[in-house]
Amino acid sequence: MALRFSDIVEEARLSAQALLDYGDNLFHPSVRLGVTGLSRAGKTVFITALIHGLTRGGRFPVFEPYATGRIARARLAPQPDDAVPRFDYEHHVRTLIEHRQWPTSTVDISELRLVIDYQRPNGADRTLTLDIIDYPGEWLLDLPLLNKSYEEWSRESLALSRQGPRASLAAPWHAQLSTLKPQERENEQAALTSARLFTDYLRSCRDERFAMSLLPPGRFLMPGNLAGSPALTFTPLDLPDEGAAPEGSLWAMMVRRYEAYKDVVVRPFFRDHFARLDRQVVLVDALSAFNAGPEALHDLEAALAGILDCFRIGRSTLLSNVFRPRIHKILFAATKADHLHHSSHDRLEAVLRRTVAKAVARAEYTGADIDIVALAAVRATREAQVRQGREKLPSILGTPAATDMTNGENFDGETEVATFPGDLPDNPEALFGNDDAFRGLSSAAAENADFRFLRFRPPKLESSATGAPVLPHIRLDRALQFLMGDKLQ
Ligand SMILES: Nc1nc2c(ncn2[C@@H]2O[C@H](COP(=O)(O)OP(=O)(O)O)[C@@H](O)[C@H]2O)c(=O)[nH]1
Ligand SMILES: [Mg+2]
Repeated sequence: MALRFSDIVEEARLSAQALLDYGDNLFHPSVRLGVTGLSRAGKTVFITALIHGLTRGGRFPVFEPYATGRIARARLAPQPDDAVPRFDYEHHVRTLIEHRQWPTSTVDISELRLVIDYQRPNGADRTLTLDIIDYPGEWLLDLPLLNKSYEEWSRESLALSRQGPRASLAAPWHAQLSTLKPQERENEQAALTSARLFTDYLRSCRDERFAMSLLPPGRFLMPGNLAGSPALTFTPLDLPDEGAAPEGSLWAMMVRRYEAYKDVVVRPFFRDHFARLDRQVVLVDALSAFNAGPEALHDLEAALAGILDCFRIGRSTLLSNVFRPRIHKILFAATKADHLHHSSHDRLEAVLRRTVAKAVARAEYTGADIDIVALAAVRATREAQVRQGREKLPSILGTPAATDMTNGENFDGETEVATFPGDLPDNPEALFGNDDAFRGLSSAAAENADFRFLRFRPPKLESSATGAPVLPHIRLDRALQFLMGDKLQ
């Protein structure tokens, strides 16, 4: 494929930006850390806990520059990019700590700047600027669209929607789709109805019981400020195998909007934000996927492969002319590990390692360092041994949220309960098996499912050695050490 003029312009723009960033970096060392993950993976909680810990004396024994006292101070600084919303740290902290509620869900990109004063091991004083960028992982799944025509995308999406549990979820949309003739005159009402039904289908795939992950176009579920615009009002059509879209047809209208989506949504995101990151953490809610069953886990595997593909675009591909990622470190983190007894944490890491294995093998040649960790940015539980007959079960204690109803139990949101969530299998393959070895919520009633996760409220605060209140966590310090330890040498 020949380079398009717009790609050449974009290339020039990117180089200019890279040069600016580089010059800046010579005088002020800085890191742009991307925090991504699919919706509900735990991005907001992760960033809030990270900033609270660094600025308010959290306990991070494995984060070397912090544990050895070389970090003198970390403070928030004004948000640097005028066109990006600020990450609403203060609001999220208040929600977590004062109300013991989880932050409300966010659907857009946001950013925050932290300035860290530290001492090098040789004694010299330095300052590191850490820009943290929170963006939906769904947006990364749009990258392959840049290389795909409307017709290709339409055929693939339709084929996918006819497979497995997706087919029944897509039934209402398919019914409307069968009334549409691609060659007929364009029709706004038909397009709107179709887009609504298509989006409903994507949303129900996302539902807790199914927990599907691979659902492009990303903005349909995460529209940010584009909700309702024509660039988001297109859908797949049942197209003939041959031929092109007649002028003025519904088909042509869909092509136009699909291309607009790529131009006004997908390209600018990769150019203005993604291409400028130099470290990346990908948060993964693997527990929700187990909870749903093997279909969801396979779906998650494909979505993570899609996400990792974005990091491995080499110089040789057409896409690398649109953006050239310069990410040196990627951390995959399974979140919410506090739902498991610590004896299962290593198993959770093993499952995540298995889930990203194929993708990692392909990514390795890019030279980026990759690590995998199971963590809880905010630990909502404690551990206990609960006696059941002669057995002692490794259990967890926490305060379930008031709305949660499991097995007909009714929680008041105040009382602590002990639960035995279930052990993760020693061999991660068991979770991926198709032999009914494992039952998730999509195939079994809640009381028969093999795992049971309650939604716990955030914890009461603990106090640090100096008496300051800190948020408990699991392995957040290991994540920090991998992502930033070398930058503070
Ligand atoms: N127990 C526990 N729950 C968490 C943790 N992080 C996230 N969650 C849960 O996951 C939900 C989604 O987290 P959030 O950070 O809003 O996800 P985002 O959509 O990726 O920003 C929260 O409302 C919590 O219920 C954690 O560290 N521990
Ligand atoms: Mg969020």
